[in-house]
Amino acid sequence: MSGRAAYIADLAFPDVLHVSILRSPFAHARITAIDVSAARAHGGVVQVWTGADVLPRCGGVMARMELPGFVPTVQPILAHDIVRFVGEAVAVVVATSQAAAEDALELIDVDYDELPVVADIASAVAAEVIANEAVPANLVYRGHRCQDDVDNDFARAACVAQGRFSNNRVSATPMEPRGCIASHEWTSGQLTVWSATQMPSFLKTMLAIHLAFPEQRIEVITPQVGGGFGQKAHVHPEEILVCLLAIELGRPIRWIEDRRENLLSATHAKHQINEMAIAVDADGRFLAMRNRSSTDGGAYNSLPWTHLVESHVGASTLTGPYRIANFNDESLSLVTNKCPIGAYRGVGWSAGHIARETLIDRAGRELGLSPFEIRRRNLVDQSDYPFTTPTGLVIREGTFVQTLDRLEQMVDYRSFRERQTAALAKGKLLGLGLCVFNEVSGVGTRALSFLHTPVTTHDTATVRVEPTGKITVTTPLVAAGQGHLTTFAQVAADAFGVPLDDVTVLAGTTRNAHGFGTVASRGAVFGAGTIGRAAEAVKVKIRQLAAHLLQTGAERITLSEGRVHVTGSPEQGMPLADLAGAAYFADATHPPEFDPALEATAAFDPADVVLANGGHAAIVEIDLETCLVRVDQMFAVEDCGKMINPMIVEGQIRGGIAQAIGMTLLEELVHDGEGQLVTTTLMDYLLPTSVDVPDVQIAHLETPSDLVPGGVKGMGESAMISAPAAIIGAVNDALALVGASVESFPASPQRIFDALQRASKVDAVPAL
Ligand code: MCN
Ligand code: SMO
Repeated sequence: MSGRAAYIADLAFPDVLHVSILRSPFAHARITAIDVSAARAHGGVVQVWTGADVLPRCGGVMARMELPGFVPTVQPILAHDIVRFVGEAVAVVVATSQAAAEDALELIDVDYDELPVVADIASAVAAEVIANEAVPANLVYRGHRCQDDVDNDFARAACVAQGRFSNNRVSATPMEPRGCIASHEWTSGQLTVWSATQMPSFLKTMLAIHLAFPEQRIEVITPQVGGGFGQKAHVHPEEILVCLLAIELGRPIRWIEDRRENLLSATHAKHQINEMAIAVDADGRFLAMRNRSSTDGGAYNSLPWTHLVESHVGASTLTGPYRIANFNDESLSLVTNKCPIGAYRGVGWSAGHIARETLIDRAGRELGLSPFEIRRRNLVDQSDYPFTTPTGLVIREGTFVQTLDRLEQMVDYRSFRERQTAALAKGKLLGLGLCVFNEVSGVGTRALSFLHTPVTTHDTATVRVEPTGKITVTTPLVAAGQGHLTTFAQVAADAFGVPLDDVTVLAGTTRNAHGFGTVASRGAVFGAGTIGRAAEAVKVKIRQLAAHLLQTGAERITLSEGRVHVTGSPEQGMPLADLAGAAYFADATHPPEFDPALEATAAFDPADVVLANGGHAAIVEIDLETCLVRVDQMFAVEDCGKMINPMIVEGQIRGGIAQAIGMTLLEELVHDGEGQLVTTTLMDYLLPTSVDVPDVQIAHLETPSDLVPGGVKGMGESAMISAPAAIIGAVNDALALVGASVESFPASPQRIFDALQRASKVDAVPAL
């Protein structure tokens, strides 16, 4: 660590102009007049634009899904006529300093006529008020993944567990907020954009389309990114605005938002309500599941994920790794006068998993089965493969029962229940929660289509053996903290049998290669896939040349320990550097028709869904005095196939668990009835800190994928898919001791207090 990392805010350009964006103070209003004359006259101001200036240059960000009945929306780059959420961009000032831009912003005078506001899911469904007139009845999409008849199952069930789970709206809150710099060279016609994005190639193509600009003259450069977590996996209107200004003014334009803007107007996430029920027979076997979920999607569809990223995508894996024969679901994606909903680690899966696992525990309690036993009776196992879930996911492999067994040992279940009883006598509520999950990882074309997100994707990578035998890899995958430079170098080093230091990975510019982005836990799968395939293609030539020089067959050549040699006899061969030198400089050594380019570009897109799996367990304690929940212990079992780098995998697990603690216990973007965001600072929006996160015990299982070179599966989102459910399960296990439960999140002290007020078994605890 040298401390020399350069983020957007660190990039220095001579002649750069700074941008400040005026944002709507109202959730829904008509703009009747804007006066920018005082701002234009302010010292240092170079340009002021409103929606009327931008509209002829770009009609807005259009997001759609090619699904029948889907209602697309267009989010203007700067609002014109109407604003639809608090924080929507209304005007922009460009000035020679950030201070001048911000001062001038205060001089802009906007007249608004307030309109009625759709502030929550209930009023969106009622549709007496319309949040965005492009969307009739406030409904972007009504999805049904499964329409099985479940009435009979519910009628004959020995136990029906049901609930209505309200998830909180949260923000991915990357440490570095959104930002970009655009520079347009009028001499060359080149547009260069430095953006803290997770999807550089996608951004390049979208800029070409939205700016009507020649794509071959656009380069997107991604410097260090201070966390993305899905929030930077979108094309944000501000990025288009900054490019338009750079083209117009011929000077580099820099935009970096502050924390308040980030909380107001970067995408929000996870805001859905799940009304779920599970029918269980007397033996504890699941018969059917029913779910109706509604997403509070905000005023516009985000590009590219749209409102469907929440409950609609969530529905696709809602039955998880359980043998549930019949499933009936409906998901409503609704517009409201709020900031658009977007991707955030674990996307639509987090909320549904909380509901499902809480209900499984509830059924277990009713039937007298331990949380491990009821899951064990229902998990898909070896003998079921291939198992097709009601939503059409084919489970070919996985270690669900092993995961559960492992968690049971790690938790030491028997002794936990003893501790729980002893604690109760002292007035303390301890609880244990579990979740076992599937992760649709390494998302490519097949997985996107399974998730009803009809987009096709592939990535490419280039591998070159340099004349001195060193290796250069170029990849389109950028890291926001996932450590790709290390793991991708490992992939190439292993492929060529050379030390890690001999490999350099070039990432961070769209000049390198094409790819969809670092999203949907696809880095490991696409990195291993593209680099693995490109390396194989180069190795074919290396083997061909070596076989010629060593007078043997190409199939008998091995690369290991920096040498190219006859398999089984390392001394019969040469250093890779010598072979590379021969390829580049010694034409006379080449076999006939030899192509000496020790370089290959390969594409990869897995032939099917790459399904990873695992589970989490949480032990929490509720303090009856303060109603605070403390997470005492966390356990994770991860099966992401072959691990490239266990330390990085464990880092991903720990980071995701920290976010899960934030999502379930602390974080909430609170809006008032007028759609005003109340939590606009990190004093109000509570992020977890190190004192909230316990040490995490981690175990690994490794079921290699035969769909991906190297057998890897992805895992970057796993902890945010499943740990929230384990934590809420633990809170509800503790509350069950006194006959209480929470179904609204986060499980804040107020909500715990309210739950305890409603408790039916108060005499169970001396302190209550
Ligand atoms: N890995 C491995 N062996 C495996 C699987 C993964 O060594 N079998 C390594 C990979 O090589 C990579 C890391 O673990 O270095 C994560 O890999 P993967 O699961 O493929 O996820 P991605 O690289 O695609 O990262 C995206 C994922 C997502 S979608 C979100 S959201 C998220 C996450 O990563 N955002 C993050 N983790 C994050 N971590 C940080 N620090 N910052 C973010 O913004
Ligand atoms: S939410 Mo991750 O960028 O798929």
